[in-house]
Amino acid sequence: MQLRYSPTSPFVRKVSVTAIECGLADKIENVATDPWSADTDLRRSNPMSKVPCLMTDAGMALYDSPVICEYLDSLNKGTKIFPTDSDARFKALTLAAAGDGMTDAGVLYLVENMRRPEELRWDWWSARQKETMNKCMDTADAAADSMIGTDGPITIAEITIGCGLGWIDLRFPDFGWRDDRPALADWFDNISARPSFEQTVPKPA
Ligand SMILES: N[C@@H](CCC(=O)N[C@@H](CS)C(=O)NCC(=O)O)C(=O)O
Repeated sequence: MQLRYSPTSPFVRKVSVTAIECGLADKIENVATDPWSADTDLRRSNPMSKVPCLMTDAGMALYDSPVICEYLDSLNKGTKIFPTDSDARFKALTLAAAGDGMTDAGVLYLVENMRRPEELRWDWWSARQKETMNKCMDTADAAADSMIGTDGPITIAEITIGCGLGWIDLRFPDFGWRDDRPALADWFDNISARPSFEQTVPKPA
């Protein structure tokens, strides 16, 4: 399999953590890809021109990150990342959606404030994305005591929230998300010590 990736993408990190947790990391060749480059051929595989994009051994192109993670889990012979019990599954999927929502809002905030020309920036839009980030963090904080940390059967919920928070630390070091969320901060310390997280720490570009 080939994974089209960029080094700091939180969505790519989700896939890399999932691959490690599923025992599949050595089956994946990482192919560096700049999704923003005018020259990239990424759109031929992913019409949204986003990373991650996984090319399977059968030549199928898979996106977005939730689909890729679920595909890897379908090959996983160990404990499932996507729980099979219905209640546990939909709880994990919904928490993962809050994690993706937090990170998506962070990406929109970053694009608005770092890529858009200063005179065109829209404060209302920025404030809305920041509110979404904060509300999703509150949701994760409320669930923190029930989430798996350093040890135990991790799910797509912990992977998504952990990778999102790690990226927010990288891109917005002054965000201050820990200030009113000690449970989430403790949980993040725990998950960060998990080998799959330690092996995929994002490095500044
Ligand atoms: N929903 C997508 C989000 C992926 C995403 O936003 N990737 C960013 C990099 S972090 C990207 O490729 N952006 C390029 C673009 O938006 O054109 C997923 O979960 O895979």
